[in-house]
Amino acid sequence: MSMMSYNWSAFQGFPVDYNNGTFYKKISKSVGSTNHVCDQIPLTEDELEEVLTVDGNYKFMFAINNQFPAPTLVFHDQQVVSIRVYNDMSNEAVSFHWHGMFQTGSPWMDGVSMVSQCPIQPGEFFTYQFVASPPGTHWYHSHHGAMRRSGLAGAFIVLPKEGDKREDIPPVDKDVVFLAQDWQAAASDIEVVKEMAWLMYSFSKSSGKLGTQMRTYDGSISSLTHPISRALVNGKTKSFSASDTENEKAVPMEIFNVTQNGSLLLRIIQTGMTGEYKISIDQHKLLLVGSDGGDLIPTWIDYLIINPGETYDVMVFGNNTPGNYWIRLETTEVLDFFYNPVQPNVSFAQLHYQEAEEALPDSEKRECTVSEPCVMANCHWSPDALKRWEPNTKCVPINEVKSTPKSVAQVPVPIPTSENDLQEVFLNFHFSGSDLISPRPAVNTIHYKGPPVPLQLYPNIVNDQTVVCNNQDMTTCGDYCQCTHVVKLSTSKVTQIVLMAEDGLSTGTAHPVHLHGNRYYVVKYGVGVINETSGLLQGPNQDIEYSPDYRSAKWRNSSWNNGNIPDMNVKDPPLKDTVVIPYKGYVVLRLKTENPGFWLMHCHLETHMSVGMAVVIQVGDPMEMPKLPDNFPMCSSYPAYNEPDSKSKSGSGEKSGSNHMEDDALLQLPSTDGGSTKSQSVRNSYHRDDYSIMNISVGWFVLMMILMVLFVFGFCALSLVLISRHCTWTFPARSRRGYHDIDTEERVVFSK
Ligand SMILES: [Cu+2]
Repeated sequence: MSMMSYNWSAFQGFPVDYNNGTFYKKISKSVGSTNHVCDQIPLTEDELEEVLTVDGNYKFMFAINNQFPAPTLVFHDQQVVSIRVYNDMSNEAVSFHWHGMFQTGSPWMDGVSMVSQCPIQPGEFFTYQFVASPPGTHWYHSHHGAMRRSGLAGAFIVLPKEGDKREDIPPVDKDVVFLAQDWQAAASDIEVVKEMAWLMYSFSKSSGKLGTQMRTYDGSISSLTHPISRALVNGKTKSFSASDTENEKAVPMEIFNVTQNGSLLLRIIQTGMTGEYKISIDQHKLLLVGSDGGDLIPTWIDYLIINPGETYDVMVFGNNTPGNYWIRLETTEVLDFFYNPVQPNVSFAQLHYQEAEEALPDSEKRECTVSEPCVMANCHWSPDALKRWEPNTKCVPINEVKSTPKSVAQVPVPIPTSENDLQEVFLNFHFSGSDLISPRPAVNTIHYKGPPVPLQLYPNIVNDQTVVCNNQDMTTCGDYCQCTHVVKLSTSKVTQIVLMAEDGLSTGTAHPVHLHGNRYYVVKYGVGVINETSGLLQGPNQDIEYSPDYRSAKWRNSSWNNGNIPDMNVKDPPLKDTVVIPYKGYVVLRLKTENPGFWLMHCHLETHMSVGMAVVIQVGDPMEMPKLPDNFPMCSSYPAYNEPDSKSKSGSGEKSGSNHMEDDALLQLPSTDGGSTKSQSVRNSYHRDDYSIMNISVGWFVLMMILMVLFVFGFCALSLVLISRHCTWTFPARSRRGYHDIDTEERVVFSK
């Protein structure tokens, strides 16, 4: 695979405009020595084929093999996969995660930058090689920075072995990928900045008041500082909003074809950065048959709730009058920040019967009634909250969809045989910080910070308490602890993980949490306490007792210890690798941690994960982990990790110890012998220098402020000149000019 960043300044793309049925490319033309004008030239047929229309707006983005969405990769169960990645971007490093793959025996191929491997730098190759397992609908995406939504994601399908086909579902005529994602005008990293500086970005221009966030059915926040505007299906969208521009109206939407009495398997993958969607097809029920690669007992549903990171397999049947029907992707945003009802945003794709004329649908949703209620799968709200909005819709949480008997027979639900046979951890995915100025995504109050070297390549780094921590030894840093948070689990016990989303605030967000290298059974689901009159959340679920700082938690009723939790489904729960924790609720997971390695567990909202809502699950001792292949690429020529020599950690309680390992990476000598004493002295002197820089006299400070003001004014003036010289950017477009001539076959290798 090769990646190309989309960069107007390098002429690797140009805006496209739609006018009276013709597409024009807009380019800037010099007139004389100083003036530029916008010129419009009709697109050639070749160029038109290359245009990525998306939502009709021009935007910086990334592409894999010049495609968006990225190419679908298809393998068979147990095939050895070899994928050679070439980073052809100009500045960004990258790594690729094969979302849902176990990576048994190859944890260094999991693709998490600085956990399983070093990031692939611009101009570098890296070959991923691993066994495709388990079968099912999976995907792949960048796991470095926040580039996933901007183009670096695609479907990764693992077909079952021959003779291992399912017999409990009707025959599938057509098997298609349905990539659903959000799409905002801003680049993904800008969204992260906005989310973290939410006070600055959540002022409404119209009202002048704080609070542009939206709320979902139970009043919890729907994860962005502004409404989630558009959903793409396979890189296309239609919204029919009254404010649509001509370009937005002209872009094509995705159409899925079905024949009368035929069937479609939709492999729905949520690759978005943030926000969830409620997916439905007018006048058609969906048959839910799988999720995250796990087979489910087929269940008829009307609405599917899908969050970033999740995959669902649903079947659609051509059993209605041949015609055209809307496929709807609705946000679940039903309230504004001040609890006033609002209409959710809807984006559209289309279901087309091949026997019918091609036309825009005029279909309506099926009406949900008392006698024939609609069914909403993966509903993570209290039924009492949902009924205010959808009184005739049944809320089915994920733990109530069931694995097939065959699936449970192949992977039994782990049951501990004694107290000693169970290891239980409580992980709270939340925002910590009492000041609310800047929400700090955390797990058990610890903000994840990547280690200076990849854990999987230098496994002994887990013994270094200047880098790695867990909540047992982070007791002095208040509500701002930052380090490489590692939770160690044994390979020989039954593991029970309790995920929670509680931060002590009156309002917050649900989090979809993904675990790498493993799958788990979702055996219990608990939502927060709902006010019966308003249907809104009023407090945390009472089954769990939190410590005052939300660093730790336990079952309120001690008889629930040792795995004795009432009402768990240990008979046929669903197998998942990504699950939504309801805000102020919890989820109980059961699994056998039998795959030694360092596995990231994180919120799959890029706005949360990329700034700290993550934890590494260390399965087994480094001795139990597979041996790194000889000549495995290490991190370039930066100094390797040295043995620990300090006991301090980063955090507000220990400021003098902050950023030690970053300093090491910059200052340590490449040799690893005798590094201890030397690096200690280098660090100490560095920190002294560090503080001396902060000691600026008032005179210098005033001068610096004046210079800064002059700089800002100068920059604004320059910006105005530049903006006036360029056309309005509209479509994201691709030009063959400027692309390197890369042989795709050479880069995507499918081996047996
Ligand atoms: Cu989150």
